[in-house]
Amino acid sequence: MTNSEIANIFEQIAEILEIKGENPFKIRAYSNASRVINSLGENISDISEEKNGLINIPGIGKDLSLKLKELINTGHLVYYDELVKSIPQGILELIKLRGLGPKKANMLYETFHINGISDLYDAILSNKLSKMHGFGEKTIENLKKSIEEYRIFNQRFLYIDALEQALAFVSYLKNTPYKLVCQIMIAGSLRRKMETVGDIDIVASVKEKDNKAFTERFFNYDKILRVESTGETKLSVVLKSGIHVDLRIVPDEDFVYALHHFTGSKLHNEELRTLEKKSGYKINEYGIFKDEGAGNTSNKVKVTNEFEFYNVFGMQFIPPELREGAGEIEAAVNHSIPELIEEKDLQGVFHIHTTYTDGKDSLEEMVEASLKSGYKYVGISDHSVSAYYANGLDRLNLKSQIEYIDRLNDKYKGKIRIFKGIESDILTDGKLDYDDETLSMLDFVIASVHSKFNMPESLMTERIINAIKNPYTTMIGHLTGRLLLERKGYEVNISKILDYASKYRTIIELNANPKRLDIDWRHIKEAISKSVLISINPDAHNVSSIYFVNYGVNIAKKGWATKFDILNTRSVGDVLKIFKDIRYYKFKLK
Ligand code: DGT
Ligand code: CA
Ligand code: CA
Ligand code: ZN
Repeated sequence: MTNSEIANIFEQIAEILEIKGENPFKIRAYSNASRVINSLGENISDISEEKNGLINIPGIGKDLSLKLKELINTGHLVYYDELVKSIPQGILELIKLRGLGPKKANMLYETFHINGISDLYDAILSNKLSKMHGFGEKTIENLKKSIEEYRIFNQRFLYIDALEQALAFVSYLKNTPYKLVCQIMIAGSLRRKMETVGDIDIVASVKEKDNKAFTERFFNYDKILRVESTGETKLSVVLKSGIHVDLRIVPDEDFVYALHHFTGSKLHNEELRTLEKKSGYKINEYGIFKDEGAGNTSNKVKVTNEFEFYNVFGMQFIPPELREGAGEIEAAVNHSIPELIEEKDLQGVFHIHTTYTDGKDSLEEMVEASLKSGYKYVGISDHSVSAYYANGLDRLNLKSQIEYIDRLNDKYKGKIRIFKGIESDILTDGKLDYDDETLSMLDFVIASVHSKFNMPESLMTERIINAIKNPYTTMIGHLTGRLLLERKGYEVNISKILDYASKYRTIIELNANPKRLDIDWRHIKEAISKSVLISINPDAHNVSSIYFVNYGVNIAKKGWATKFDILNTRSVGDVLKIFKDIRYYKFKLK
């Protein structure tokens, strides 16, 4: 177990003890220990191997050190498991809200049967809470805010983090000496490659005789923190990281129907169901049924994969990424879903930082890594002079980088082309960071907002539009500056920006850092419809994050992009021409 997993458990113990109204000293002992463990410099399981190692940690007495040993050695703590069972789940959930302590949570549960955060939210919306003693208007307003914050910041997980955990769990479930599972797949928002996901959904099929053994294997996974629900076909657990996992087990002949159903989205399923009802089909997680014989297996339409599934309705296969109820059903009926971009279509990468500014690897290492990944070109763009926090390049340093790249281009001739660029801050008035003479020495300029995030929408939009109008601006970086689950983007009128990007032929970046994924896929379709070219950029600060572009490809797919909509699927020659044309065209417009 990792330090943070253990700290998490101790923190929860403290919370439960508080709900139960136990001795304050005991409560403090656990929450102190949690904090200490969280900030330990070394791995706590290493410390436990030394003699008296655990007791020597400040704040860890004899009793706690025994509990730590149990956790480290067995991955479980009987004391914790019993405590969790002794308290309603709903209360445990409620106390996660900022501004709602154990006492009030207890009262909400006992007196008003509010069993969890969504109950509370419903009660607030329907004004039930205002009749309660101790809940003034202000308190209720704050609670509503905390729930909304909680939903944004705590309930969801980054795609990259959830995927890693889901893959590990699935491979554990598959990897048995005697093959228990027939088919198993990740479903839900994770399969649809949403930028954040609420939980991990897995669909598996097993033979009836193996059901028990498979269920047992599931519950024996050592990353499980607690079990939420158990059943024959529907199992649900929480992992130590805090993420929920839902598993559906179905007979093998029903796998595809269940996979389709639990892939969702809900909107997609509903639209499909409503449309096909008119043709006499009933669709649910158990099958596709023709005519009135719902549930009657004799009328069940047999399919063995999702291509056949959609084909039953004369529809084109709909890739999971598109199943968001955003026009994909109509398109599939008309067979007009385009061939979406793939990872293999990418020929190069832009937005690469180096040790010239805040990157961790040298320019040549970044070039080498891009070459190794099979790319034909790499666009270097370090930070500009205003980005002092990132050690931005002044004019002279930029010039020396340009000369260095010229030399490297000789060295790498025939292997990979290095484009000279900059990520220039967009100053508050929309100007770029260098004089025109300096900018004209570059192949491309990414213009990004890195300061004054809190400008009103109209001013921020104008600021970015001014940058778009600059003939040297090749593309706009991370359109909203959002950090998923951490920071909302700045207020900006995206439609208007896309109009100007279209008019001034300026490229829009799809920043593929898994914490950004900005431009949002919900706006990509609009960008494409306005003929705005998109560049999938890793915004890499070290060699190992160049592969981030693959997360960008996921998002581009969700935005219905084909390879023709993406700048960096083009050849070196085409890219050079596009860059020159943009500049030429904008000077003409001026
Ligand atoms: P998430 O977990 O919030 O990121 O989003 P999903 O889409 O993974 O949602 P989840 O985990 O609640 O359910 C997985 C899929 O199961 C969902 O996309 C569609 C299906 N599903 C779940 N509940 C319902 C429902 O009440 N009606 C319908 N039609 N489908 C549902
Ligand atoms: Ca889900
Ligand atoms: Ca789920
Ligand atoms: Zn940036």
